[in-house]
Amino acid sequence: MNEKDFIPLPYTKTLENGCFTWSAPSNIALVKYWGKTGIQIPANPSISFTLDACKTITTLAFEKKENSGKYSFDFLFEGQPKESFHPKIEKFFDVIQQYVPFIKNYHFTIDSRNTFPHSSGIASSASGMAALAMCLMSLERELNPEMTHVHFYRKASFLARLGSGSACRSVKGEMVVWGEHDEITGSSDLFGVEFDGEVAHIFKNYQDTILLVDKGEKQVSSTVGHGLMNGHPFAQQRFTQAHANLSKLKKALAEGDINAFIEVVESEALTLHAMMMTSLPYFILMKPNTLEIINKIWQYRQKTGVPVCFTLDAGANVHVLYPQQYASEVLEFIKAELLVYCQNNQYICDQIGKGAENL
Ligand code: 2P0
Repeated sequence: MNEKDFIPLPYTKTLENGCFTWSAPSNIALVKYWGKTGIQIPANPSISFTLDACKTITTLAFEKKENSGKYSFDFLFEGQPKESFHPKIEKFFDVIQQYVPFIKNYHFTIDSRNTFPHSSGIASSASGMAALAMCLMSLERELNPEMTHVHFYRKASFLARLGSGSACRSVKGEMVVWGEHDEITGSSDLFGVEFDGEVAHIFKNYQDTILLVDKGEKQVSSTVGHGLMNGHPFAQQRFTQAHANLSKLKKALAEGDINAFIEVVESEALTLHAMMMTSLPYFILMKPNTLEIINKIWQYRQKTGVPVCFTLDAGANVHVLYPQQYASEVLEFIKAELLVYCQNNQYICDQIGKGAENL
């Protein structure tokens, strides 16, 4: 498939007004997307767990306009107008309008809220862009009702990607691959696909407890972060490594090899941060408490044999990952030994989810 496949045929129906509401979850990458080219084309393939509790809920209300020159919109966050979000949405609409030409005919009111706490250091761009993309696709499906189910979700992921790369992994499926990879059938740089490899029982309902170490503003925006990989001395090796790690992970998931899983996941997290530490300009996004938590997890795993591991996003928060069957003891460990390293002892209990939902 290429970009042109997402330009719609002339619309067969019209719609004056209405509204759609979708929720879309956040996701946590196991093999990380870090570096991009062109228009949101990933430099390497990535794979993520879709989350369940951490999500954005967006209502898109629309009203047909008399003069259909350019789209227009109001944006509300938790019911209140939020001007500071306008540039990001305007940029998104500008990029996607060739694929959703109907948008110029409408005035939109976008009302969005997150289930996770405000400025928790959890990126809302993935869930936010995915939820908005779902709403836009619901409207397009009304205008072209013959659209297939497959195309609906694929194009939603394609649009979400144009808003924020990782958002394309927040549309559908418990594990999602984005970016071409030899061993993942149907994988694409243009949209996320549900991971269809074998997944052993131990990886079902996997738990993710997010420890909020630092809830401040992101030190490095994703645009700047991805840009650090341009001309990075280790970029090519990193991109090659991501392909190899996805192969290793696929095998570990199929075989239920949790030690191999842990090795790939923790190595990916540290490599992501190593890339930031070795770029110009350089950044350290972990905090002292991030390292304290990592060391405690390693000690606990060694002492008890409980297969708990960590991953990181581009920030100081720690995602603690573990199989559901160990949930009670790991939570006890987290409460007893890790919460002291969190801001105001804050954490979020999450687990694997299925993707966006029409509400
Ligand atoms: C990921 N991250 O795979 C990686 C790992 C953060 C660390 O994707 O510029 O917000 O909107 O495409 O998706 C964060 O970057 O970047 C990210 P844009 P995005 O989840």
